[in-house]
Amino acid sequence: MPAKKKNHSGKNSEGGMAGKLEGVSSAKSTVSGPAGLDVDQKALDVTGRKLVTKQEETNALAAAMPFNELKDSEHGLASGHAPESGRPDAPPSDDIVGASTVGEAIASVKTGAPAQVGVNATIAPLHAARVDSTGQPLTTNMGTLVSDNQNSLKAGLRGPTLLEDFVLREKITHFDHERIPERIVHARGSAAHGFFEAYESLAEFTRAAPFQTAGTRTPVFARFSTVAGERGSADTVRDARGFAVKFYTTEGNWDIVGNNIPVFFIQDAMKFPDLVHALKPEPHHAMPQASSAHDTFWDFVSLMPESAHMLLWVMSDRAIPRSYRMMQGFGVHTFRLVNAEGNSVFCKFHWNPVAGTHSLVWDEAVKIAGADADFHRRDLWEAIEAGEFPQWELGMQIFSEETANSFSFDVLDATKIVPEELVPVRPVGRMTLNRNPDNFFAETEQVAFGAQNVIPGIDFSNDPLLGGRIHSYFDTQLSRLGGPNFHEIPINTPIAQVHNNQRDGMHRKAIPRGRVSYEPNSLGGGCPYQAGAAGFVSFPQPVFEDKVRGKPEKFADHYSQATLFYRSQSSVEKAHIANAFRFELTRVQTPAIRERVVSVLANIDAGLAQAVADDLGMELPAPQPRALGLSIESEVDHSPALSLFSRPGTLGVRTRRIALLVADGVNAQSLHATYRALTAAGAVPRIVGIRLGTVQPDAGEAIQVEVTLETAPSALWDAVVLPDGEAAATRLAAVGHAVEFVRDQYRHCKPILLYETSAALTTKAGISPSLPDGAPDPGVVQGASAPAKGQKVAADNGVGAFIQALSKHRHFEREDDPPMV
Ligand code: HDE
Repeated sequence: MPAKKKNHSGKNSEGGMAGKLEGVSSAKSTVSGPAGLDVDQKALDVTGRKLVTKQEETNALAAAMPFNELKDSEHGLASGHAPESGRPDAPPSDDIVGASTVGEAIASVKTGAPAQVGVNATIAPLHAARVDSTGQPLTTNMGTLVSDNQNSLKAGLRGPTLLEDFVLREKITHFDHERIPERIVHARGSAAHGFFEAYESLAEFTRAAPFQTAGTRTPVFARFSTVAGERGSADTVRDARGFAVKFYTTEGNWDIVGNNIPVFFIQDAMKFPDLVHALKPEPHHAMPQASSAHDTFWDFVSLMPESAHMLLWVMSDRAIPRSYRMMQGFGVHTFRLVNAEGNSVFCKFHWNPVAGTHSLVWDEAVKIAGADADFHRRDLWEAIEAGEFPQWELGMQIFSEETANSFSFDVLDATKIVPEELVPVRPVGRMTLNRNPDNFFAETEQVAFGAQNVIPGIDFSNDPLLGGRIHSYFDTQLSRLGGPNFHEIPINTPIAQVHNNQRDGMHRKAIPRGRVSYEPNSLGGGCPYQAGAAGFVSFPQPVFEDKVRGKPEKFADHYSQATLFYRSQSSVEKAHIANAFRFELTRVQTPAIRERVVSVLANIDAGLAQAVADDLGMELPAPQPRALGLSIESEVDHSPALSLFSRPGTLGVRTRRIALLVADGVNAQSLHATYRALTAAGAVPRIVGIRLGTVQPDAGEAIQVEVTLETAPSALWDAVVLPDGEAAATRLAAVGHAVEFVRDQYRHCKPILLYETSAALTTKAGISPSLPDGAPDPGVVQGASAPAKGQKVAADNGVGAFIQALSKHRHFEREDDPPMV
C-alpha cells in the first residue's frame, strides 16, 4: 500500500467545516433553501443532513488534492523503470462520499446491504453463481411462477396462439439464442478445475505469486482441445492439442495458453490466419472436418518450410494422444521471469504428465472417432469422477539472455525448442485436476483464456508469434462472448480484486458505486489509484533498432531441429511418422503438392523422404532449396526426451480399460479371479458380451453383461481377456463383432490374455502367440485355465503376467504395415 495521506475528511480538514456550508452553496440550495444562507442542520431531515455531509466531505476530499502530485513521475526513464504509486486519500469515516446516493442504506431484498468499502462484490467464488432447483417450482426469467409448462396460451382449445403469451415467447426466444460463436480454433475441448502447488520458492527468479513459497496452492482451470475441428467434431483426430491453464493467483489471472507440442507451424503472427484458413475445411465445400489431410493445408505448409519441425510432431503419435491425461503441455514461446529486483531470465514452460506420455495408433484413432467421438472428454471426466485425479508436473527451463545468445537458434523463434540437453527442465510444482465443472457451457465454453493474461513476475519475450497472440485472445472474446464484459462471467473473474474506471458495455454485471470513473480524480480520493511498482511493470528491455518488417537470419534455419526430432525417435515412432505422411498425402489430390512436401522432407532426413516417396509411388524429388542456403547442425545430436517412450509415467495400469469377453459357458472362477486381480491393480475391467442381460457360466450364478461388443468395440479398450471356456469361445467365434474385436486388439498391439480353451476365437481371428520370427509375443499372455470345479485357482493363473504386459501398454513387436491381421 502506498503511504496514505492525512485524512482530509470534513471533520479534520484545515479551517473546519462543521456547521458551515463553505463552497457547497450550489448544492445547498437543493437541500435547504436559497444559496448563501447558513442552515440550521437540526432543521433538516435525515436525508437532508446526509446530503449536506456528503457535500462537505466531498469538497474536503477534493480540496485535499490541490494539484496532481504524480504528474512529475509521468516523465523520464527513471519513473519508467520504477513507476510511482498513486496517493489515495483515506475515505471519510462514515464513507458517505464514495456512495452514489445518500439512500444506499435503504435496503430491500433486491438492493441488499450497502457496499463494502473497497470491495468488488462480483469477485466471488463460483458458488455465488451456482443455481440449484431442488424443490423449486418453474419460473420465468423474471421470477414469475409458471402455471403450465405444457400448453401455450390459445384463443380457445383449438384456437390460434396468442401474442400475449409472454411465457411461451420468453422460453422460445431464449432458446433461439442459446448458441454463441464457437472458438475460431480450439473449438472442441474439455476442462476441469484443480490446483497448482509449488514445490519450492522461486523468488530468486520471479515475483509471481504462485512461486513465492513452497506449498502455495493456486486454484486453476485447465482446458484441453483439438485445434482444427468444430465444436462437435471427434476427439481423436490427428491434430495438435491445446493445453490451456488459467491460474487464479492472488495477483490476478495468469494463463499459460499452450499446446501439447512445444513448437508451432509459423514464426510470425502475420501468417496465423493463412495457416488456419489452409487447415480448416476448404471454403467451397466445407470439407474435410477436423483433418489436415487435404490439399490446401499441404499446399500452404510446403510453401512455408518453417513448418517442417512442427509437421514432424503433428505426423508423430503426439497428435493422437491416448488421453488428455497422458500428454505433455508446453508454453511454446520463450517467456520472461522477473524477480522483485527487476532482474529477468528467460523461461520455457513444460507440463509433464504423471501418467506418462501415451498415444493411440492411427487405425485405432480412426475407429474411436466413430465408436466414441467423446473419447478424450469421457476419459478426463470419468477419471476425475472416479477420484483418479490427473496430475502434471510443471517444469521450467530457465536461462539467461547471454546463454540464449550462444545457441545456434533464436529463442524468439517458436519453431524451435531449447533441447533439454542444453537447458534442463527444473520441476517447480504440480497441477492436480480434482473437480469436473458443474456446467459445460457456463464454465468450459465461456472460459476466456488469453495469452495476454500475465501477472507481476511473468513477462513476454519478443517472439513475434506471441506478439500477435497478446492482441488476438482478448479481441476474439469480444464477438465470441458478446462484448467487453466477458471478464465478469464467473469462470473468468479473478480471485484478486478488480477495480478500474472501465464502465458500461453489453451485459455489465458490476454496479460501481459513486460518481467517479476517471483518473486522476479528487472526488474519489484519487481511487482507484495506480499501483506503481506493486503493479505489473514490463521488463524494460532496451530496443534500439530500425522499425522494419522482417526476421532475424537465424529464423531461416528450418530443418536442423526437425532432423534432431526425427533422429531422436524410436524406430516404431519413425515408422508411424512416415505412415502418417503417407496417409495425409495420399488424400491430397494434387501430385505437385505431394512432391513439394517430399522435397521438404528431403531436407530433414533422406530415409524419411525416400520412405514417403516409395509409399506414394513417386520418384524422390530433389530437396527444396534452403532459405538463405542455410544449413545449421543442431548442437545436440540426439535428444532422448523427444521420444514418447521416454516418459512411461508412474500410473502403470491404473485407469486402463480392460474388456473381459464373455458368453455362455465362460469359466466363472477364472473370470472372477481376473476381474478381482485387475480391479486390485487399479485397472478398470468390464464384462463385455454380445447382448445386455446375463450369461450363464460353467458353474454358479449368472453373470451380468456390463457393455456390449456392438456399443463398445475393440478400439475403446486398452487390453482384452478372452474367455476361459471352450463353449464361450466357440459362441464368440461365430460373432463377427467378437472376431473383429480380437483382431483389432492384436493389430493395435494391445496386451491379450488368452487360454487354451479360447482357441476357437483366436484361430478365427487369425492371431498367434508368436511373432513372425517365431519368438513369443510378449503381449500375448497365456493364462492357466481354471481347475476343475471345487479346486482353487492357481496363485498365478496368468493374470500377474498379463498385468505386467499391460503396464507396457503396447507391444509394437508385432506391428506390421500393412497389417496382416
Ligand atoms: Fe491460439 N488462439 N493463436 N495458439 N490458442 C485461440 O482464442 C491465436 C497459438 C491456443 O481452451 C483463440 O479464445 C493466434 C499457439 C489454445 O479456450 C484465438 C496465434 C498456441 C487455444 C487464438 C495463435 C496456441 C487457443 C481462439 C498466432 C500454443 C484454446 C478462441 C499468432 C502456444 C484456448 C480463443 C481455450 C485459442 C489466436 C497461435 C494455443 C483466435 C493469433 C502458438 C490452447 O484468439
